[in-house]
Amino acid sequence: MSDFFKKSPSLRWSRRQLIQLGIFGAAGSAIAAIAYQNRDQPSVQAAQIPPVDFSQKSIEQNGFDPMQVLRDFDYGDVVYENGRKIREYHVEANSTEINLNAAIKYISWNLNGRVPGPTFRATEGDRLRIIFHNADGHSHTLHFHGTHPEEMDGVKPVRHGKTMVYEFDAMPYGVHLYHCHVAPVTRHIGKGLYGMFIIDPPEGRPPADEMVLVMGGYDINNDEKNELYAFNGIPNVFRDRPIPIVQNQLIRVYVLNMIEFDVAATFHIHANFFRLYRTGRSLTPDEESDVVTMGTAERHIIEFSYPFTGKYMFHPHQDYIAEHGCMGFFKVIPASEV
Ligand SMILES: [Cu+2]
Repeated sequence: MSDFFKKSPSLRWSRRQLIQLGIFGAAGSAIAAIAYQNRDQPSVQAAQIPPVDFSQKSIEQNGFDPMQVLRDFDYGDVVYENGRKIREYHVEANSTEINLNAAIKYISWNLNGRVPGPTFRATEGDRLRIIFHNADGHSHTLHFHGTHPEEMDGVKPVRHGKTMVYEFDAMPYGVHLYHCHVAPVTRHIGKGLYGMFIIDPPEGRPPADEMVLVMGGYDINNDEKNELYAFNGIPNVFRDRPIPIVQNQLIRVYVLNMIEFDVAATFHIHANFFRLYRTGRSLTPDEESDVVTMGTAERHIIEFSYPFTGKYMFHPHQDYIAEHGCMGFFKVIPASEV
């Protein structure tokens, strides 16, 4: 790990966060409510993650935990220059081997040691400074969706060992993305160089248990088809470790499709309907459904709450994609138990 990597506070998990994930001493604790405090967000109730041995092993070997990625928002470091507030984010590209399952190891190209990369978050109008260091052997870039000048568009390759600073104003509000834009982009994205970029509206959104689900595909054998798929980087992780949510609690999911090679994927939840905010570009829902179709790079906000307890699937309705890793469950816990 380089010094650069250590500088970013967003990369350091607090002991409290690790306890929530069941890494330290949480064994035997019942599912209980915790106040999940994002730095700039109102605290909301989220369910504690039960300890799972499988996940501890997976976390150690892969260096990141999809359950952590789920509710981890990087607001950057706030600095002031000439009285102007700037949010500064540190991001480093590198290669690491990850276990996609018990049998398959895969060399990912990633940002800050995780796939997807950090979920950058800001409020519309904030000045953003993204300090991108390329520690990987290949050239990469960070290309942000959103509105910005040409020189900040992130299409000029940044070579190994070089640093590029992208600076622009956060606009417009919504749920966006960023990714490497070096050709072949299918390969650079497929190997893991992408992430979510949330710009909150100035007036904010109502308090909710907020989470990020990014769909990705893995072309293991370079045949320009995906053999495995995943939510938040690791195939089937939420199938084997259902996401705990609280009955009747407002859930807000930021969902992004970063699957290359497949034309589109849907996002579908079982036994419920969601309100859909297309590209997160409004404060009132565009429609209500239980399935939404997304081409590559499309992303939306969906909101829902589960009136009944139990375990409910979520997955793309392209069943090949679902059955090859893009499968998860919400575990709805009675409000009386939290
Ligand atoms: Cu790249």
